[in-house]
Amino acid sequence: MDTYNPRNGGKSNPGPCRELNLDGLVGPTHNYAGLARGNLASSSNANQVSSPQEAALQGLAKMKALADKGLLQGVLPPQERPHMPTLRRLGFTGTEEKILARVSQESPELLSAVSSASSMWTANAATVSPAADTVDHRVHFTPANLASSFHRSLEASETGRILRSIFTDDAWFAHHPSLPPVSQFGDEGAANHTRLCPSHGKPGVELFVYGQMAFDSRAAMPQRFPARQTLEASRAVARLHGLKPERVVFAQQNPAAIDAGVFHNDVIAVGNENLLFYHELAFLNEEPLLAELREKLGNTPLETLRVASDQVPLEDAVASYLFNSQLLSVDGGMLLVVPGECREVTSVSRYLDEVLAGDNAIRAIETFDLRQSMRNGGGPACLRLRVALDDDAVAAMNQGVLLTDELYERLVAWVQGHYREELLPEDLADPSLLQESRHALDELTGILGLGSIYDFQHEV
Ligand code: SUG
Repeated sequence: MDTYNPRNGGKSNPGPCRELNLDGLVGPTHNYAGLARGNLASSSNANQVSSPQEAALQGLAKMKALADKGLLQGVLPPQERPHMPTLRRLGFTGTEEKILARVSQESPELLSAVSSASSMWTANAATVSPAADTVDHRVHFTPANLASSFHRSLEASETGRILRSIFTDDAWFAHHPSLPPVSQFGDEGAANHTRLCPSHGKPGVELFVYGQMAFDSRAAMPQRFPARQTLEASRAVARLHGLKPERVVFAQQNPAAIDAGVFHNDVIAVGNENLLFYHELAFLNEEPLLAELREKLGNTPLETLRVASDQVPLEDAVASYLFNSQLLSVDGGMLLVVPGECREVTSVSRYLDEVLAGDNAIRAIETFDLRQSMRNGGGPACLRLRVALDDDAVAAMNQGVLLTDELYERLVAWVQGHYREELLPEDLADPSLLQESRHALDELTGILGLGSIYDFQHEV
């Protein structure tokens, strides 16, 4: 069923379409707290000294380099941390100084959770379905509830607010509330969602990858680490977005991969247009999955770049984040954006050289230093949310978040002016960190033209 589409005078054929990558700007409280079970980097770097300033500048350098290649690049602002409304909701009262002192004494874990800058990993911000796939020809957004961990679950409502402040026009954009925040509907957003299509503006097949079936206890489950995404959540998002069942595929992640540290599917697979780049241990039932994708893609031939364990062992894939790369359409082919760690792991570096020499769509590989984020398990693909938009939809969105040379310069100066060069776990209790962060974020909403999106901006 096609519904009337106001943006096109009723026509369902959108104009030329591009992919916008919205990267999360790293927040001023970026720290290593070991909060994410099943994420090996987060556990092994717990309590190390972090550099919020370096982290934010590394992220901005990646954004700038991709924008310089003519790619459409945007910025998502960090969230307000430490999140004082959550502490008050949990029974802490009195002045902010008093609350910070008490929580740091009674529960440093709670303080690090409400201080995490984890909203930088915008691949977990939401699931996005472009207009070409949806029944009403609008772009649909569902913020992820991130129900599997407390620190990340705090992101959902503000993420929804931020996305609405950027994609405001409801003739073009549809926003859904996040799913009920319980484990049965655990939803981690685009990190478990891949779109395969002939080109970004054409209807595609949306692949939802889940770690467990919440309502079927017979299904295979990881033994060591939690499966964060459920089939029930993926199905709900597909329904909300008005996707056609004949263009949707649900596939289970290999539990052995989750147990090896693959806490999101984007740590072991990435797709772009008609190419799926993945490790042989990524999916539980690889052959039936490929057959279903091929069938549902119809005339569009699925290209696969399958990496075997004897080329790159699973541990090397996890340690290097080879598959957490961005696979981007550029003139004449695709660009693979990988973290620097990929050149430090022998099997992976060798494999990348083979890719470049081989017969496939990847024409270039670019390496970025994202070490600050990588130490918490966030590579290039974690840091960005993909939104395929036609030119008119780009014009309809808030332009202030689109990266230009001028915005880049302003953001670099803003980071240098407000962010600390070093942060230790005990610094999270420092009331001046709270004030510095608020000051920075208040200025940022002005720079990005977003209005008052933060709770503290509404306090009197
Ligand atoms: O949810 N790390 C994040 C990393 C998210 C990466 N995203 C994707 N793969 N798309 C997580 O595990 C660590 C925070 C800490 O330990 O301080 C953290 O939340």
